[in-house]
This record gives sequence, C-alpha cells and structure tokens, in this order.
Amino acid sequence: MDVTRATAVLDANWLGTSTVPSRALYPHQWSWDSAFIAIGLRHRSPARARRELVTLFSAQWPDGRVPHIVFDPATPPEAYFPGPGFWRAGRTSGIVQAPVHARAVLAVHEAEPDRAFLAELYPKLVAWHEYLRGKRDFGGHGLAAIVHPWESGMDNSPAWDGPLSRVPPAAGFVRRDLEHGHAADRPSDEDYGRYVRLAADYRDSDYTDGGAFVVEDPGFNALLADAELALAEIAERLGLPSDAHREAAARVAKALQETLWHNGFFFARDVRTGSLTPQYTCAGLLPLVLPDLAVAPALLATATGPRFGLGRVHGVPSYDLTAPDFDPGRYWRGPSWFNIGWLVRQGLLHHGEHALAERLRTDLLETAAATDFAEYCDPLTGTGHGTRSFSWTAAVTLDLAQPA
Ligand code: 2M8
Repeated sequence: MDVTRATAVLDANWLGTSTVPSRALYPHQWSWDSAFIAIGLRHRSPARARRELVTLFSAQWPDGRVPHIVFDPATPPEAYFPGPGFWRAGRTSGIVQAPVHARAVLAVHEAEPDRAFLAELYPKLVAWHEYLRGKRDFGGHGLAAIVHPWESGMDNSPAWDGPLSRVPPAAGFVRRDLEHGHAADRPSDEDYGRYVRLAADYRDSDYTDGGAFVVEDPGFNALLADAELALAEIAERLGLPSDAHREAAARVAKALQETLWHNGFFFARDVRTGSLTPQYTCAGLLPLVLPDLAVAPALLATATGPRFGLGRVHGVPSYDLTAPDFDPGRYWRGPSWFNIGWLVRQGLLHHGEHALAERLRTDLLETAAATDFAEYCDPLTGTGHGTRSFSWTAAVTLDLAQPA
C-alpha cells in the first residue's frame, strides 16, 4: 500500500523534532522541504506536522528570515557541505527558501484545529513575510529578490545561467553530494563552485547585501503572494484583522504581472541588468497557485503546449521540453519534481481545470510509488533520478492519496 510505504519513508527520515529530506544526501532540516513534509504528515500525525514547523521557526533569525537549513547537531559536520562551519551563523545557514510555510501552517491546522499552534506561528510568519517584502526588495518593484540560486529551491535552473556567469567559481572545497548521488543527476562542478563563492560573499557581507546574483524569481514571488493569502486566513481564524495580508498579496501579485509577465509566460528578472532571463522554467508556472490570476488562460496554454506538455508527460517538467539544453535527468534542468507537481495541481484546481488536475494527481501518485519515492523523475519516461526515499515525494503522496 503506497500510503503505508510513504509513511514509512517519513518515519525513517524523522529525527525526533524534524524530518530530513534524505538520510544520506540532505541530513539536516530544510526550510521548504519541511513545509511540504508537514502538508503530507498532517494526515498521519498532526502533532508531528506541528512539531516540524515549530522546530523550523525556532531557528528564525531576529530579522525575521527563516534559514534554509537548520543543522542537526548530532550529524557529523563532514556529512554535508556547506555545513555550519562554512556559514558561521550558529546552527543554521544564512540564506532562505521559498515561503510556503503559511500555507503549510494553515493546512496542518485544518487537519486538526489547534488555536495555540496558530497563535504561536502567526507572529513568526508575519515577521518572515515582512523580512522578504522589506529587506529583499532590491529591485524596488515590490518583489522579493533572491541572492543565491539555492534560495529558489531550483538550484541549477537554466534561468540562473546568465546571472551566475558573472560569478567566478570558488575552488578548494570537497563536494559531499557526489558521495550520495550520480554526477549526471547533480549540478556541474563549475556551478557548484559559483554557489560556494556566492554564499561566501553573502556571508562576508554579514548576510545583508545582494552580490553579483540578485534575481526576481516568479516562483518565489507567487508563493509569497499565496503565503500572504494563507496568512490572511490564519488571521481570520484567530479573530485578527486580515486586510493588510490580502493587500500585501495583491501588491506582490500585481508587481509579478507588471514586471515578470512577457509573451504568455512569467520569466525571472536579473536585477543587476534589468533584463528578463529568457528560459521557460517551471517557476514561471507557479503563479497558477494564485486564484485571481488574470492571465491564467494564457499561462495554462503554455503549460499544456509543447514546452511543458502538461497532461502528456510525467509530472511537470522543470524546464522547457523543446529547449536544446533540456536534460531529462539533471536536477532542475528538465526532470519533474513532486512538490512542483503538487503546486501546479493546486493551480489547476483554482482555475477550473479539474480533469487535468486529476490526471496529474494520478500520475504523481503512480510515479512516486514506482520510483520508490525518487527525488525527481524523467518527464518523458517516468524513470526515477536523484536520491530515493525522498521526504517531500512521500509527503506529497500522503496528501494526494486523501479522498477529495
Ligand atoms: C536541493 O538544494 C540543496 C541546497 O539547498 C542542495 O543541492 O544541496 C534543492 O532541490 C532544494 O530545493 C531542496 O530544498 C534541498 C533539500 O531537499 O535540496
């Protein structure tokens, strides 16, 4: 039974107060992973789902940022690079990931209402969103900019190739990821060197300045607007005013459309040059999560067209199927990821595409089970890639397996 197997994956990856994405490859707590994990886990153990999120937010910084990694003190430092010694930020990293947490908190509450949990997390979520909307608006358009590809969660997305080309690769470090994954499934050494250089520069600016890589990502900002909508619902459950959250959501959504929408798609913007990056990636589909998206019909046409083949391939490809450098097995340069499939399915439901949403749901469930809960899969064949027993793939399975 897939639900039993998916539950077993999350049980095996549970550390006691949080869940690792993967025992070998990612042996600490990751920010957006924990949100997806909680969304699935709420169906098996709402208490553990709450604990997952409370643990993450216990590592929130005083400036409101939620760090992308919370390091497990019991895991040896050499198990993951860059570890706590690199970041010099105590028990966390210093960069962030996409703000899917308010949506997760609300979902967990809906599975088992718990006012104390909501009341504890609400002010933390407010501070988190204020950090993003305030301290990260490097472009001045009302969008949150990312300062590292890891912040997008889509590490080696082809959309980062242009801005990243300005970053000289660092050398003299040991990649730990290649000890647990095939090199052909992972980012290249050159890209990895650039990631390390950027992270070191940001660390050396005391985690304040945007460096060579400052980008407005449509995926990150769509999820921020959606998170503000979720926060409005949380405020209402607590009997608090919610208008400010709905207004913030509308402002981000408007900026998204005015700044990043071009020719039927959402593209990332390189803040240093002011130009849109030309690649069609799955981040540009994520604004579908917004129910009031005026351009949804045009975006759906791109999603179901030859570039993403939605409904005719496995999951949602991370990159344009028609691009000459589309790679079906390499990380965020082609393969389908299960959390992105889950988000796009939410979008399809919002925009009345019920048959397509159901086809995607069935495919995600079948492919996750058939690949032993792979980290990602080939969109054309469904073959699993990356690590196995991956937490968010199991969590998405638990959520999608629920009766409607
Ligand atoms: C991947 O990113 C980490 C760095 O944060 C890595 O490559 O080591 C990405 O897939 C990211 O989205 C994910 O959150 C993380 C843990 O699963 O792994």
